[in-house]
Amino acid sequence: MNRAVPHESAAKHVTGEAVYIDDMLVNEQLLVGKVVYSPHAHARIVSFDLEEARNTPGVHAVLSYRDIPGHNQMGPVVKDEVCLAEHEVVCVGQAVVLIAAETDEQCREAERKIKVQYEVLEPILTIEQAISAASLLGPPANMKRGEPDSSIRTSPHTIKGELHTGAQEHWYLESQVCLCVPGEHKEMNVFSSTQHPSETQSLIAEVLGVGKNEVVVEVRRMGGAFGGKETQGNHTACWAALLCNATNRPVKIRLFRDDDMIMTGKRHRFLSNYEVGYDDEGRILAANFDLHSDGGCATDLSFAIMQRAMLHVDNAYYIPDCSVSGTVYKTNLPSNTAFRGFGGPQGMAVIEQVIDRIARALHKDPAEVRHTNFYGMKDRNVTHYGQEVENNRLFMMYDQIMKSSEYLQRCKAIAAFNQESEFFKKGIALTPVKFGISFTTSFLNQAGALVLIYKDGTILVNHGGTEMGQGLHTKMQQVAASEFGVSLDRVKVNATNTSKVPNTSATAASAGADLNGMAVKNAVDILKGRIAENLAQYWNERDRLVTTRRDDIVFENNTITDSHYPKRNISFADAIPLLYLRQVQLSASGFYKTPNIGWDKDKGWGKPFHYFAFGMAVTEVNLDILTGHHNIIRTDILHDVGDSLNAGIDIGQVEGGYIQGLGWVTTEEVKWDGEGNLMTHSPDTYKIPGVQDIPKDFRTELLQNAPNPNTIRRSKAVAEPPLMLALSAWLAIKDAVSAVGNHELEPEFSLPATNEVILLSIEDLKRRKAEKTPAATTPEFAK
Ligand code: LUZ
Ligand code: MOS
Repeated sequence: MNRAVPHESAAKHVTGEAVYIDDMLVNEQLLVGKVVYSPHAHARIVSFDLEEARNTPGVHAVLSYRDIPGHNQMGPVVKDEVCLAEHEVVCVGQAVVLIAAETDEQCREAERKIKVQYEVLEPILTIEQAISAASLLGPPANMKRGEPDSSIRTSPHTIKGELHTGAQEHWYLESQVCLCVPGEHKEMNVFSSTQHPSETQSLIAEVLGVGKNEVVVEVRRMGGAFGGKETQGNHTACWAALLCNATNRPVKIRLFRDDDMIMTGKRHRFLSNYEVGYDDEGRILAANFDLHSDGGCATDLSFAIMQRAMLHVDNAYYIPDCSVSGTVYKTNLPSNTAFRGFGGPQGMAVIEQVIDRIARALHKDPAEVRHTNFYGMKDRNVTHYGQEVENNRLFMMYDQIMKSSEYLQRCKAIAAFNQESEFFKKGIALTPVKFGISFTTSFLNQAGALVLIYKDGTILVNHGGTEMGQGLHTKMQQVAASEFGVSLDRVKVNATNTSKVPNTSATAASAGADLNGMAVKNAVDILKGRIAENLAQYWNERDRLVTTRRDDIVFENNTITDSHYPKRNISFADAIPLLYLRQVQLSASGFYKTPNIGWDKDKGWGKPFHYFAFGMAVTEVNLDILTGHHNIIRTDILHDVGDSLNAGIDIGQVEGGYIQGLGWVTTEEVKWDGEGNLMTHSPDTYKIPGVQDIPKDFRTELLQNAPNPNTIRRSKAVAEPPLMLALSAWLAIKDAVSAVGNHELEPEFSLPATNEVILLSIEDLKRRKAEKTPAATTPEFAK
C-alpha cells in the first residue's frame, strides 16, 4: 500500500479543476475587501479621517481599530500584534484601515479618500542597529554543555568569525486569501488559506468577540504555504472576518502579489558569531555560538524559530563542549515568521561554514572533515542539548553517496579542470542534514481525526492536517485504506474543518503525516475493533459451528475474514450495511500524542525530538568568474524517509525542498531601502529558482531498508529537512571561488551567494592574493 500513487488532486491541479479560495463560487452578494497599510516603517498616527471614503459609492464598510468588536489582537503566541494599528505603526505594510466594496475599483477609490496623518519616527532596520539600540523582543536563550571557553583556549587550533544569512520570501503561488460567509446570528463560515485552521478560528473569534463555537474554518487546499501561512494566514482571515461581520455580506480578501510580499514576514535574517577549537584532524573540540535574528516588529514564532536554530547549530556533528546563545531583535520590518526549516537552515549554515573553514585551514577534503565530526554510533552520540542520536544513518549514507556520486573521482577531475581553465572554475561539496522531528513546543505534538463509514461502505476521513500541495491528504487516504484493507477509491479525505476535528496544531514542523497519520490509524483501529466484535457476534449467532474471536478477524483485500476459519468472510461493502442494521456506530474519532519526548526550554536540555531525519547531498557547480554566474552541473541526493508512505510524493518533496533551498543560498535576496521599504516586492526584482536553475543532472534516491520505529507505517517526516541539502550548493560555489586563488586563501563568503557576492568575493580574493604574491615569490636576486 506504500505505493507511489499520484497526489489525490494531481489531475485537478493540472486541468485547473482544483478549487482554490479565489475560485469559489459565491453569489452576487460577495464584497471585495482591501487592506490599507502603513507607508512608514515607524510613525505615530496623529489623526485619520475616514468620512469621505465611507461615502464612496459601492463602499459598504471602512473600518479602523475603533470598529473592532472584540480584541484588537492577532499575535499567535504573544499578544503583541494588533489587528489594525492604533496610535503607532511599526513597519511598512502594517494594516491600518479595511475597506469592503462591491468592486476592487471602488476599494481603490475609497483608499484614495482616506486621510491618515503620520508623524514619522526613526526606524530600526538592521540587526546591527537593533544590537546597538538593545532592541530585543525578549530575553536571550542559552544552551550549554561542558566548558567551551576553557576548551577552546587549550585547543590546538581555533577559528572565529561571523556569518550573515539572508531572509527569504515564501513565494507560495496562491497569495494570502480568505473568504468569510456570514451565517445566522453570530455564525461565520471561513474559507482560509491557512496552515493552522484552529488558530485562525481562535483569532477570528477573539477579534469578533464571539465564542469559538460560532466560527467554522475550512481549508480544502492551499496553493503552497511553506510556513508563510503557519501564522500569517490568520491576518488576512481576521481582516476579512471583520469586514464580513460589519457588512453581514460575504467578503473576500486576496492580497495582490506585491502587497503580499510587502506586508508579510519572511524567513529570519541571522547574524551569527562563532568561535571554535579543533585538533590537527579537524575534529571539533569546543564551540561557542551566538545567534542573532531579526524578528521584525512583533514576536510571532520568532522564539521557537531561534530555538530550532540553536538546536541545529550542531547539524550532524558531535561538539563535546558547546554553548549557544540566541537573541531575537525587534526591528521595524514586518514580523518575520516560519519558513520551511524554521531556523534549522540558519543554524546549520553556521556549522557547515565552520567545517568548511576548518578543512580549508588544514588543507583537507571538507567531506572527510565532516565524516570525522559525525555523531558516533555508540559514543560521541549525545547532542549539546542532551538528546541521544539514535538510529544514526550518517555513516551508512556517507558510504553510499560517496560511491554513487563518484565523489573522489570527480574531485580529481575538477582539480584538473581548474588547472586548465582560466575563466571557469568548478567546485564541489558534500553536506549532510540531521533534522529533529517534533514541534519543540512539546504540547503541540498532538493530532485528531474523525473517520466516518457511510452505509454504502464508502469512507470519509477527516483529520486536523491541511493540504498545501505536499500530498498529506493522499498519504492519509493511503493510511486509512491500508489499515482498513480496502482499495484507495473507497476512501475520500475531507476538507479540513474545525467543526470536525477541534483544537488542532498547525500543519508544520514536517510532522503533518506523522501526527495525523497516527490519529487516523487510531480512529480506524477503533472502528475495526467495533466491526470485528460485532461481525464475530453476528457469525457466532448465525451458525454455531465455530467461534470467531474478535482478534482473529483480519481486514485485507476489501474483505473481512476470520483468519482461523477463512470461509467466514464478508466483503467490506457488504459488512457495513449489515452492521448498520445491527445498530453499530460507524464513526470514530482518533487521537495521537507523540510519546516519550520532553524538553526543558529554560535549561536547554532534554529530548525535544521523537527522532531525526537524515539526508546527504553532493553538488557540483561551474562558475563563470567574470560574471559570477554559476550553473549546477550535477546534484546527487540520498535522503532518509524511513519506509516511504509514498515514494513519488516524497521524491517530489526532496527535490522541491532542495530547489527551494537553492533559492535561499543563491539568488533570493530580500532588500529593504533606508526607510524600510521592501525593494524586492515582485518577481522581477526577487529571483526564485526557475527551470533553468535546476541541476542539469539531478539524481535523487530515498534510503532503502531503513524503517523508522514507532511512527506511522515506519515512515519519516519529509517536508523540511531536504531544504538544507542546498547548503552543498552554497559550499560548492565557495569551493569554485576558492579555486580562483588556487585554494591558497579562503574566500570571504556570505549567504545568499548572489552573483554580486560571488564577484566581490573573487575580487577580494584576487586582491589579497596579489598583496601576498610579492612576498611569496621574492625574486632570486633579492634573497
Ligand atoms: N512550528 C512550531 C514549527 O511552532 N514549532 C516548531 O518546532 C516548528 N518546527 C518547524 C516548523 N514549524
Ligand atoms: Mo513550517 S516552517 O510551517 O513547518
